[in-house]
Amino acid sequence: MQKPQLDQLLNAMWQDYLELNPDAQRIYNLFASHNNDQVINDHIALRTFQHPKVTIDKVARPFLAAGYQESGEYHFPEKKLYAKHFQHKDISLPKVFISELCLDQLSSQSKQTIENLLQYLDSNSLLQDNFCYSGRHWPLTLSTYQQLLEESEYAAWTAAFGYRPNHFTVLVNALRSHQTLQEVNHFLQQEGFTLNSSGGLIKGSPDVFLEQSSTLANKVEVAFDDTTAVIPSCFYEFALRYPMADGELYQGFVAASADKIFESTNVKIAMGN
Ligand code: OOG
Ligand code: NI
Repeated sequence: MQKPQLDQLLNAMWQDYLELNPDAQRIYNLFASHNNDQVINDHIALRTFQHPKVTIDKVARPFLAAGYQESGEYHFPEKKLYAKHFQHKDISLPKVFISELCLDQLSSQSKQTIENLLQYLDSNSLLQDNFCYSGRHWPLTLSTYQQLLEESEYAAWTAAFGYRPNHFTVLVNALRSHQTLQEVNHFLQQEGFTLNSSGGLIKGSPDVFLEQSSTLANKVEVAFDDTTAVIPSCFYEFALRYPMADGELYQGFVAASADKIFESTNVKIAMGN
C-alpha cells in the first residue's frame, strides 16, 4: 500500500472514531489552536478476539502492506488479553496497537457465544482495507452483551462495536503548549473533560519511559437487535515518551499501564455508577 492510500485509511479511521467520540475533535482542535495546527497521533488501538479468522496479523494486514513491522508484544493475564504493536520506519506515522481476547481462557459459555458471533464474519471482509473500521459483523442482543459484560468488559465492547478504532492518542512530546502530562490533564479537566482515574490519572513514569492518561469513554446509544442501550464507546489518550539510554524516545508500550488504560471503557467507571 502506498503512502496516499495509507493516509486515506488513517483519515477514514479517524472519521469513524469521531462518530463514536466527537469530543476527540474538540480536544484535537483545542490543542491544534495552541500548536500551529500540529497535533501528532502517537498510536491507534484496535481490539479483536483470538480466533484463526481474525488474528492480530490479519487485522494488521493493511498496515503490514504499507510497511509497518511488528515491534513488540504484551501479555495481560488478568484481563485475558494479548497484544502486539506495529510501527513504521517513518516515525511521523502512528503506531498501531492491536489486542485480542484469549477465548480459551474464558468460560465455555462466553467462548461459545463469541464463536457464534464470529460465524457471521465473512473472511473476505478481512481482505478489504476498510476492515479496521467496518464495525460489527454479527447480530447481537442486549442480553448477550450483558452476559459477556459479566465476564469480560473487553468481550462486551468488542462484541458491541466490532472492528473500529478504540482510541487515538495525542503525542504530548510534540505539543509546545503543554510539556507535561500533569499540564495536559489539568487543561482537559478545566475544559470539562472527565479523565480515567483507574490506577491514578497518570499511568507509568519516566522509569518505564512512558506516561499515559486518557479520557473516559464517551457514552453512545447502540442499536442492539432487540432494543437500544447507552454504553461506553471510545476514549482519547495522551502519551508522553521519555528518551532511553541511547537518547531515542521509547516507542513501546507498558503492560502495567495499558492494563489500566483498558479500563477507560469499563462500564462501571465510564457510566459513573
Ligand atoms: C488498549 C489499551 C492499551 C495503551 O496505550 O497502553 C493502550 C485498549 O483499550 O484497547 O492503548
Ligand atoms: Ni493506547
